[in-house]
Amino acid sequence: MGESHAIGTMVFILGDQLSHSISSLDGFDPDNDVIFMCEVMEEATYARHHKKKIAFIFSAMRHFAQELRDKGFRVRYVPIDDPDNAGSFDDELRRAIGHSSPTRIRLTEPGEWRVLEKITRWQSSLETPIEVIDDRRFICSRSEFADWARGRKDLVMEFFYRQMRRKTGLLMEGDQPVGGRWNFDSENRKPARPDMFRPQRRAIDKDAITREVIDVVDRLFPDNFGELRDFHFAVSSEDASLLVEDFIDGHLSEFGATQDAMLTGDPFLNHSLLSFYINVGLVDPLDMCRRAERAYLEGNAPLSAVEGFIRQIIGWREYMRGVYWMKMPDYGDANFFGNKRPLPDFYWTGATDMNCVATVVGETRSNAYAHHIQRLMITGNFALIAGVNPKQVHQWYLEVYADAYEWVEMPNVIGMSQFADGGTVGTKPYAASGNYISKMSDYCDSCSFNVKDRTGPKACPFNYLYWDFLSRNRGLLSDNRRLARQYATWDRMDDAVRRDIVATAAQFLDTLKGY
Ligand code: FAD
Ligand code: DLZ
Ligand code: SF4
Repeated sequence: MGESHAIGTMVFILGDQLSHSISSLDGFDPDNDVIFMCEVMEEATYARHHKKKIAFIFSAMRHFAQELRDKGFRVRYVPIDDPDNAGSFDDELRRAIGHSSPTRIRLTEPGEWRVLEKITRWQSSLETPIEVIDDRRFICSRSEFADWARGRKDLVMEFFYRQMRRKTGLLMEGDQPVGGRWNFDSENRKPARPDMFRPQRRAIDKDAITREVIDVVDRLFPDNFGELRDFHFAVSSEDASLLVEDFIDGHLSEFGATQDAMLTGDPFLNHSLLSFYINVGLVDPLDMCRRAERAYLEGNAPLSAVEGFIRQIIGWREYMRGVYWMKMPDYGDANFFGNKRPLPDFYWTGATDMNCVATVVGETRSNAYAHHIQRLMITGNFALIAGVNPKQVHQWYLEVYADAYEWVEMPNVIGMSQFADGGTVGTKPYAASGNYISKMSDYCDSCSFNVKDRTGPKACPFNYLYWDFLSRNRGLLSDNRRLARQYATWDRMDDAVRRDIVATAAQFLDTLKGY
């Protein structure tokens, strides 16, 4: 930065607000205003993020700052290894104010409650006025979601999704859904076939900025989980846009069919791998949905795939954000089942004989990514049926995935995956035995456990833990009509078999070591 002089507005852009159309930049005056961005230890350590996640965010932030400078905007950017770096948003903001004496500060609302609390404190403790503006990158504002939720007994995502379809006009003919139905999932979700053709993923080359960031992360966060090698993330909106194009041209048409499948050696299948970029602002979600819709209208992808993809974004993603803001600040403490077990150490080491869990943890360590069904039905399902403390599960997900920000991670973990909210997000727990995993993946083929066995030394742990979960939580779940069939099956089992299942589960759970 050059010499200190008074300026007009200082726009504070956070690390997940890397969009040129971000609302805080409305009316930006390059002659008088300045942009402020900082890499701080506080954000890099409030969770022990995967190394690739930190490198991705810092590199994307640095590229964004460079693009702003190229537009002729003044940017105060504080890198993590700046010797004067004060280490936190609070202290860096104070330093920036001291340096530039802005007449006001403007921010787009943050994604997380934690950061909103800080901003609210600044509004009362700093003399400089602070303006906080809605984040227009979401289709549904926080207040609109609250209006939708008000007075409803159940917050059914499918109804919310229909409202978002009507609001955006995506896949609509007047007031009616294209194809006569809102949801085409009955045509989706097939098991993976190893011979299915999937185009290679484009690997984005590292430039000098990314290489420098990787060195810094390696130096400053040597003990964090995850590998830095094979870093191929896009770190600019231009490269992220190429990845959107590749996904739409090469994968979208098969997206629905393989959405729930899991295949050894293919951690990506036809998933978009775009959550990283959407969540930090390099890809605009609505624009991407319109590109997907165009693929359908031009006959390049079936309606079932395109509808399924669009539903994930304007439905699930928006819905999760709405639930987060509605339920905070207590949502992270929800623990419907009262689970207390520490997270097993193999969530970090991958050292377990359960091939499905070892595979997902290994891929997570390499890629800072696992696809939805791996997160939900392998690591999430195991934690649920083993009775792990949901707060520890939440912390793990927040740390290990490069797309993890509390507003989207927490409702997925506390709500969808762990049912710790008692049923706000899901109508029943996503608990499943090995049978489901065997049907949707090839993991069981090379596992030392036998997926067909319910008890005995080689029995698949998912089998006995699943029944044990239902049995021990009967008091909380027996009223759930969606579980009536499962409880009827349990009741029909031989007494001796049931006792054996409960005893085997207890023995297995005793062997788990917390981290
Ligand atoms: P695709 O399968 O290609 O889906 C397309 C897009 O839809 C995603 O990029 C994402 O933006 C959106 N989407 C799909 N499902 C969801 C969902 N349930 N909630 C919100 N958005 C969704 N997503 C995150 O972005 N951050 C997280 O921290 C996160 N944690 C999760 C934890 C658990 C336990 C579970 C079950 C899901 C979690 N998800 C999270 C949702 C989902 O798994 C990821 O969005 C998805 O795997 C990202 O990969 P993709 O871009 O290839 O997605
Ligand atoms: C996740 C993250 C990390 C690791 N580091 C920074 C940072 O140094 N500076 C920054 O502005 N943002 C960072 N972020 C993203 C923020 O945590 C995110 O913007 C807040 O959680 C608000 O949602
Ligand atoms: Fe996982 Fe059980 Fe299959 Fe092994 S047998 S991969 S533990 S589901």
